[in-house]
Parts: sequence; C-alpha cells; structure tokens
Amino acid sequence: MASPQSPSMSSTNESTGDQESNNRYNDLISTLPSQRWGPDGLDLHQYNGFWYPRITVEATMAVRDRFVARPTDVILVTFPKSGTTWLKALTFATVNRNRSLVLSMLSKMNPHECVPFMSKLYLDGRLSDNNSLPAPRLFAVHTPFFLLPESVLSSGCRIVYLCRDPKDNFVSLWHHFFVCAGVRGLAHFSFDEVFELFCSGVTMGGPIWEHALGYWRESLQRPERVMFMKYEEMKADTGGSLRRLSEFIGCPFLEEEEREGKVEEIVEMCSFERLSGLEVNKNGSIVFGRGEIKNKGFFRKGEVGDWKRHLSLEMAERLDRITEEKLRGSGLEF
Ligand code: PAP
Repeated sequence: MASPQSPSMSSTNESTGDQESNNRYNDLISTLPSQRWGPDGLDLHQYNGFWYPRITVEATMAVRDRFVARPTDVILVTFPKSGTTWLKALTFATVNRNRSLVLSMLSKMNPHECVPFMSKLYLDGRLSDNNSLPAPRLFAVHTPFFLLPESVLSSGCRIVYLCRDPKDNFVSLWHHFFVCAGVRGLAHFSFDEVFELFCSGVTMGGPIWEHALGYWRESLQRPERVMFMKYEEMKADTGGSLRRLSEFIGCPFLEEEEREGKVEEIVEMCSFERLSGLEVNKNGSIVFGRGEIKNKGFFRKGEVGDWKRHLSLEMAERLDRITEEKLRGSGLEF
C-alpha cells in the first residue's frame, strides 16, 4: 500500500493533550468512512483499509508520530481476541523469570497491566515515561504492519505476531463486544448482522485476513525480525511455542532452567485455568480507551473449535471459503 493516510508528522511532542495534533487527528478522522458497529461509542472508522473506533485511530496516529523504538524492544502484535492476554502473560513471565518481585505482578494484575498497549500509553500521556524501563521493553499493538511507527520498522526491534482461526476469533469477538456486559453495555446488533460485517472485513481491527497477511509476509522475508505464531499451535504445544518465543526475543531457556522445569512452570503460571482463577481476573477491571473493562471478559473459554457451538455449518463454510480465497498463494493456512 502507498504511504499511509496520516496528518503531517511535524510534531515530536511526547505528551498527550497537544491540541494542534489532536485537531489534525480529528480533522482527518472526520473524513473517514464510518460504520455503526458495537456498543455506544464503538462506531468504526476505516483508516487505511482497517476498521477501528475513533479513539484507536487517534492513538495509532499519535503513536506513529511520537513513539521511539529501541532495537531491544519487543512488540507483541495480535488481531483483537486472538490471544493477546495469553501472549502478554507468557512473554512477560519469560522476560522477568529471574526477577521474582516483577514476576509476582502476574498474580496481582491482569496481563494487560503488565504489558501496555502503545495506544494506552499515548492516552495516559505516558509515552515518554518508558525510556527508563529495562530492556527488553514489552509493548503491544493491534496495528497492521504497514501502520507501525516508523521507528519500530527501522530500529531492528523484534515483533511477535499471534493470530487465530477466523471462526474462533469471530466467536470470541462477538462475546467480548456484544455479549459481555463488562464492555460498555449491550449493543443492538444480532449475531447474524455482526457475522455479515465480519465477513466483509468490518470488525474491530478488521479485515482479519489482510492483518495476518501483512505480518505473515514480513515473517517470511525477515524471520529474524518478525515471528509468526498461531493460537492453535500454542494450545497444542505451549511449551514448544514458549521455547521458540524465548529464543526469538533473545531470552532462551538455559539447560539448567530446562532441567529445573522452568518452561513448564511458566506455561502453568500463564494457563487459562490459573489466570482466570485469580482474584484480579475474576473481580477486577482495567481502564481501556476511555472506559472500563471487567478483567473476566478476557477469559471466556480459551478453547480451539468453540465456533462449532455458535456458527451454523453454512456460516463456518462461508468463513472458511473467504479465508481460503484471501490467503490463497500466500502459504498461510488455518
Ligand atoms: P484482547 O485482544 O481483547 O486482549 P484476547 O486476549 O486476544 O483479547 O482474546 C481473548 C481470548 O483469549 C478469549 O478466547 P475465547 O473467547 O475463545 O475464550 C480468552 O478466553 C482467551 N484466553 C485468555 N487467556 C488465555 C490463556 N491463558 N490461554 C488460552 N486462551 C486464553
């Protein structure tokens, strides 16, 4: 794609609330196609081919303008509801496995509080605070590859991408944004309507196929920079996936750690069963965007193939057909 739609990037101001920038972002957003989608306040806007709520478009532009990556940074990228929470927990535990105090955060905080979204740092006005964090700094985004901040692309930092079978991804999205009352109240859309929109690419962060393909192609061209993972493979062999992840981000498990069972320990620490049973994830909540989300909304079933309980055979076949057409020739399959 040609250079992304963006207001001119003259600003290097690192704090939020820069009125001039905000005006530029708002001017640009007001020109974008939009679509009524989720609960109130979650209308989507098509920014460079991808659909996001206003707040995410704004944050994406601001992060592109202001974020300065370091070569040692690790950026976790996911399509929404493809396993972000799990990937954050596993990476955070791996990087901090020898710092017991830091590691204990995973028992008291939701993984989203341990590894921040870049957009949240921007909205909190904390983008520049992170200069003091020890390497490797961990950040997360849902941003498509070509919209990552320029310094992420040029710094040589590592990018871990996780995706999921679109059928399960859709079911998870449906529950999170349209069923789970913890998001922002119920939306007035039927399951069939949301499915139709998903198939046409209109969903939080969609279209899912183009999102995955951007990182897939980059992982083939620059495997030392971009690691491509699938939720299904992580479920089938979490230990093996964790070993590959740890090597890729430059924190491989030593022989001694292997003998001590460190890998299995982290797998267990980050398992769905353990995380979803923690008090903070049963009853806590976090601030996301300009609202609050109940942590339990990030832990529903954590299964592969739950789509079978929600999609009709016709729906599943249709989604599979679209996936096959979109990914044909790329080598990527679900
Ligand atoms: P996000 O993009 O809003 O952060 P994300 O974490 O990607 O959400 O997706 C949540 C999904 O991951 C849920 O899937 P489900 O709806 O099909 O159940 C959630 O259950 C699952 N999940 C969360 N934590 C884990 C985990 N530790 N292991 C496996 N799956 C998990």
